Amino acid sequence: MERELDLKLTKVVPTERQVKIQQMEFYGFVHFTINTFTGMEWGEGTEDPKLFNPDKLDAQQWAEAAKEGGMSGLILTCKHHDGFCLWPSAYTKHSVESSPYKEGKGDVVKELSDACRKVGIKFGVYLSPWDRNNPDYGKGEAYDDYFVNQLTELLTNYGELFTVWFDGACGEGPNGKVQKYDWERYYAVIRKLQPKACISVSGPDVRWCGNEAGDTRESEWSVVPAKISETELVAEHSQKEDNEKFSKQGMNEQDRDLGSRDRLRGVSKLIWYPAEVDVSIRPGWFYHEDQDDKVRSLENLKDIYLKSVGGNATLLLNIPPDKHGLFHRADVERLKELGDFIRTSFSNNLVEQAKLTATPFQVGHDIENVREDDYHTYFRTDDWNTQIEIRIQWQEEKKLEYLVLKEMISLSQRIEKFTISYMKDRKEKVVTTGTTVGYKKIVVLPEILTDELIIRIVDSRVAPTLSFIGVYGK
Ligand code: FUL
Repeated sequence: MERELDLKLTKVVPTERQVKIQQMEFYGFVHFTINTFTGMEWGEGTEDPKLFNPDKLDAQQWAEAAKEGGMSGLILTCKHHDGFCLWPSAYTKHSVESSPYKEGKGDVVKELSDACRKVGIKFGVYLSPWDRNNPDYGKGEAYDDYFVNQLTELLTNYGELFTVWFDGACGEGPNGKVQKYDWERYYAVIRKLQPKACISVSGPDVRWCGNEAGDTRESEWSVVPAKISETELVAEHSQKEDNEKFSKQGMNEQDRDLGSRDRLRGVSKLIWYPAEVDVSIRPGWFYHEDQDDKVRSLENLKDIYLKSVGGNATLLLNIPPDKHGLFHRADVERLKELGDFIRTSFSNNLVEQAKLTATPFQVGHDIENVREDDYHTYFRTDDWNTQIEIRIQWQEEKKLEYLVLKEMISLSQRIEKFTISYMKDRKEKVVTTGTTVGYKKIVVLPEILTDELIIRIVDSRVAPTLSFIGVYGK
């Protein structure tokens, strides 16, 4: 019985675009619109476009700060719920074209997409389905036409996109306008015009982690019930009114387990649907001057990074430009600190000088294959050999800080449980036990001094795989 379940679960694997976005690991959100100038989080859609007037907008500064922070891409709110467009859309006047910014000749989407390409990071777009400005919102097909026209502009005029991010939020309430979005039509346009781009959140490729507070799961699975991707369900969990409380709310307890064997037993339709943790560096998604002293601490961001990127999820961190159109100094500094932390923590891979042994292993897939961080070669055991012991030995003692494990996710997500221990004075000492690995697991090692680290995989679906092991320290 259990074998049948395992075989079924391991048949679920990622698409190429899903692997690509998981490999991006950490990227940024840029929330910017008229709200930046009105102090709102959710604009009403009736704001005068003349209010949009950044006097020093420098998309290059955003892209450089993101890169310094260790980010691999940026997603811009091209249109938030208030309907104001950061590009001169041919389908509405509620855009930069009617603003004093560059005397109506500006195009923030172009500026940021160009800047991202220049600094060598990827670019993605956020286009809010909920639109409080467009008169056709709530009128069915007429709004779908408008939305598809806008999507088409974004998908054709700004180069390659890594994702199109559809928010599930809607604040219309029970007596508000009801727009039944034609998702299949939207998705088809994206697949046609940008086949490599993911469709995130209200879409099939990337799963919203379910909160905006930076809360993560202890066991994050990428194989989950297909039902979770239904847009109605995403909307149900999303923000419904503009209040700050939502951003502090952690995960729903019943959502903690989305993919254990117990959770998936009996579920007929399963999908690969990797998690993304979206969180703002400040309390608001948009810039508010009175939050300049509320930028998240480095300790907090490190913790979120280690638990998201190091917990089989991607991290989407929002940095909101201020009224000048610049990232605030405080945010830039914090980002740089985070980038420095990532660069220094994961630069010295001690596995390079270590002797590796593992039992058992499958012929052709021995443990030497985990030295290279790629998916060309990998370690695995024969089917149903689900317990393995990996020993990493050095000639002299090392001070160990982080262990990185990565599964060969093109063969699905398999590891259910592992333990980490080390040798000290000829005795074995347990450091920790863990559950899922998936795309990447970062285990924080409490600066142990040892010449031997032992990884035991004690439970796996069918047979465990590992594409990479890294041990970082001095
Ligand atoms: C939410 C929106 O309502 C917020 O304003 C923000 O855009 C966030 C990323 O998604 O649901």
